[in-house]
Amino acid sequence: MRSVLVLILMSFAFILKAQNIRHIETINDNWDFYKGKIENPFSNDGSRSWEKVTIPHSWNTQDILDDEDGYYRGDGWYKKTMVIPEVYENQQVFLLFEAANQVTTLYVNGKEIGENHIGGYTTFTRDITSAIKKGNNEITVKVNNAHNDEIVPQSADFSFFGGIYRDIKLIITKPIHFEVANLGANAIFIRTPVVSESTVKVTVQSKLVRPKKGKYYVQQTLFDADYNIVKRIKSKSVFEKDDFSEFSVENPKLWSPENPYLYKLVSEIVDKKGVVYDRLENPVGFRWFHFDAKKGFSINGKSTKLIGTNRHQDFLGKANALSDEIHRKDMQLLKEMGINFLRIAHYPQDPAILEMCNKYGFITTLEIPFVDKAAANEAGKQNSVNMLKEAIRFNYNNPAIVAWNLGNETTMKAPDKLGETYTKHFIETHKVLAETIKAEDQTRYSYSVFFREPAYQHKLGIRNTQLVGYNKYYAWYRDELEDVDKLLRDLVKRTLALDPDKPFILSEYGGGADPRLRTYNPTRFDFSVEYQFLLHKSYMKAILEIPEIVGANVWNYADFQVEHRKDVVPHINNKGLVSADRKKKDAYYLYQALLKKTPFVAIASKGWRKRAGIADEIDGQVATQPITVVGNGNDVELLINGKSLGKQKFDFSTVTFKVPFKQGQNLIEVISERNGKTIKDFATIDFTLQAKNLKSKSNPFKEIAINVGSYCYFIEQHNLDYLWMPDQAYKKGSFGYVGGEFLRTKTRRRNNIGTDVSIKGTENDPIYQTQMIGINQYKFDVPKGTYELSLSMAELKSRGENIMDILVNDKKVWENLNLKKKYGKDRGVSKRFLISVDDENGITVDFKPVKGKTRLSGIKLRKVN
Ligand code: GCB
Ligand code: CA
Repeated sequence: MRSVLVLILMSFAFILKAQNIRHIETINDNWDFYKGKIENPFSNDGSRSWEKVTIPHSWNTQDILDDEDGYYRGDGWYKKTMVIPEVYENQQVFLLFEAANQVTTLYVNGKEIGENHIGGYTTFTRDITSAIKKGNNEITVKVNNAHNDEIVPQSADFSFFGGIYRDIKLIITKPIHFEVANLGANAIFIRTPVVSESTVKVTVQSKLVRPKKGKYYVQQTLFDADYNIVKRIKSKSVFEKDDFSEFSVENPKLWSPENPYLYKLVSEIVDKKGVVYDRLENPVGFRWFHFDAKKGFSINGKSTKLIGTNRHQDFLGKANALSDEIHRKDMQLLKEMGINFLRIAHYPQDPAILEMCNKYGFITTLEIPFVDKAAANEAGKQNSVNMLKEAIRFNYNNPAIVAWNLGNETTMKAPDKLGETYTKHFIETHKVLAETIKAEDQTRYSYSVFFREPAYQHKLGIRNTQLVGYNKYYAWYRDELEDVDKLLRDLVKRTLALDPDKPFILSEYGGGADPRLRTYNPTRFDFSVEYQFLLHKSYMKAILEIPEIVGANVWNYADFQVEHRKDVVPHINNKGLVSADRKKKDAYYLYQALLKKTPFVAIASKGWRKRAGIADEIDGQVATQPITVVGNGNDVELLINGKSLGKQKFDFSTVTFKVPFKQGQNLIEVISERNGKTIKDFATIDFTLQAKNLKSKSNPFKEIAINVGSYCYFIEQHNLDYLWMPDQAYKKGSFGYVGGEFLRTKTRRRNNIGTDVSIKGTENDPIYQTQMIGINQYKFDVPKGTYELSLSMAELKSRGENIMDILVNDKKVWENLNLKKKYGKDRGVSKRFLISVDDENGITVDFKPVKGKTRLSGIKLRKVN
């Protein structure tokens, strides 16, 4: 009998202990998913087929990347049968959605729980206690990502992927607990009204759910990073009142980008006997900071130039449904890049991101997706305010955050062109959002970001935040590299003239780069990795030299998916410093060289492994090409295949060597030194040496592919890195075009080579997007033999009818070719011909206009025997 009693008591004690603190678990696995409308979700309609999915999940992973315009925007249904663990009976049960895009309806056992959640990027919780039962429970979630006039974003340069794309969690608390199901899903608000090197005053506001009866206390314990208790205080909780605890810490360790020291605050609800009912943990960082229009940003009294990037939350082929590991890896790559500033754009992101911002010491700004234009109606305004409140409350305790941004380029759609009613709502939205920031959080700055002339926003009265950022694409969409410094200085001047106390932040700048495009003749808007490198070099020079630029963020850390965007890679905005699958581009290494405090050296173009070139001389054995090295040492030595090319000094962290490449594998090594430490980098390059004279005996002709109408090499990543070379005008003994001109897009803003038309039927868009128009001939001075000749063509943005005959060595091979009529416009077409050369005259391909103009996009020649 006694032993039974002991056993019962023991197990009771065990349960009590297990129940003491809140239970949180992810419930990501084993969901059934159906894409489409369901009229009656709870009828047992077996005809519908559900797919098993795991959260994070999006239903737009594929359709944003295909050739068809548009992507699915509608309902998606998730359901799951779940047993709530029995040990938690009589407890409070909640579901927490880190995010679902963008309207979410939750049902438990067929009963709708609360109101729809509006907005695709903020975290929310629902109390499901009254709907659950013993045994199986049916959780059903409807998510809808259709356009909605009342919800921002209304329009943006990113994709509105639908789904439950972040973790979903089950939270179980005792009836007495810190609030869970409130706007912003947060119950603890930590403030540090006084911070100095000698002392910190901390106040903690806690929101409790508790019965009227009973004595409860809120206990706050501050731990240092080594888990030592620094402070513990207890205060009596008053029914229906928030608890305020106050304490101070002497000689605090400060949080800063250099030393992001984090304390931890444990908040507990306890009773008289010390039984713990609920427990929450939050990071704490002690810092004070200040933005000054003239002196810049300072943290803990130390002035600090803010340099960093923006970040979106998607990944190639995964839409926005990323694992926490990818989120954290992104933050790690940014840390290794040397940044101290992050703009979380254009919406709140995964908690994993904020966790790492705190740990890595990134000065962070966070925003809501009020992008391009307003949801210009009463509901739209209210939804935007709620979204901002959720964002601020949920993320309140992240010491990394210094400013809340209410919107991005909200004048993209010019209000004065959208009518009076629109403008009224638009201006009110700006006003009420700025007020919301001030009401919600007096410890941080309010912020907004524009791209139009400062005076334009000024006139509308929407430069009403403490900080204003500018997105500027000088030397990309317009203007040239050499003017970047001047243009930025002028812009800074104009903004400070309007308001001398408003600090200037360059919230976006950048240019596109497709890792498949490489060139030694970079030009604006060619999407080459090399042009992007030069652009960032020019900007960084200017940014570091102009003191009034308080901070700057590269657009963007990574390439991201925009369904409607059509550049060289359709559906991808490739302004990233890493690709959409996180491969580093050259400019990433430039930032490392400029920003890192630890010794660093890198061969900037080491990601370009497959290269080719024309020998320097007739029958020559090498082709000399430039190699740029970046580093933070004084100088660097470069070796090619074991042979030193000597040392050169860095200038603005970059230096270029002229490197002779031979046929086959080449090893480049670079050796530098900083602070007495030797650092090295290497690259292996697979080089195809083309003879200068195609009839060379020592290096006989085998094969060549030419990206006609372009200065760029093109690497076909989907075809084992098959390499296309840049075009050239015909040179005797070699190859090239005769007649014609490069296709150019001539608009007011652009005069760039090629077009941005998305090409059907191929992944090699850049080959087809660049072409020679009005070409007369293409010539190869090759020896006798049998050859395979391949022509690639597409008719793009052409006027009228274009018909041509194509002849090879005077023989008609393609007669009356009307590309548009035969294949349709914007379609890539390529055809191979077998030809034999029986004399010393090589190959001449003639393009003869029958009507309109001739054209050619790419040409390949291979010697069969
Ligand atoms: C901007 C926008 C951003 C775009 C970017 C671009 O100014 O804020 O959303 O993606 O320009 O690449 O054009
Ligand atoms: Ca081309």
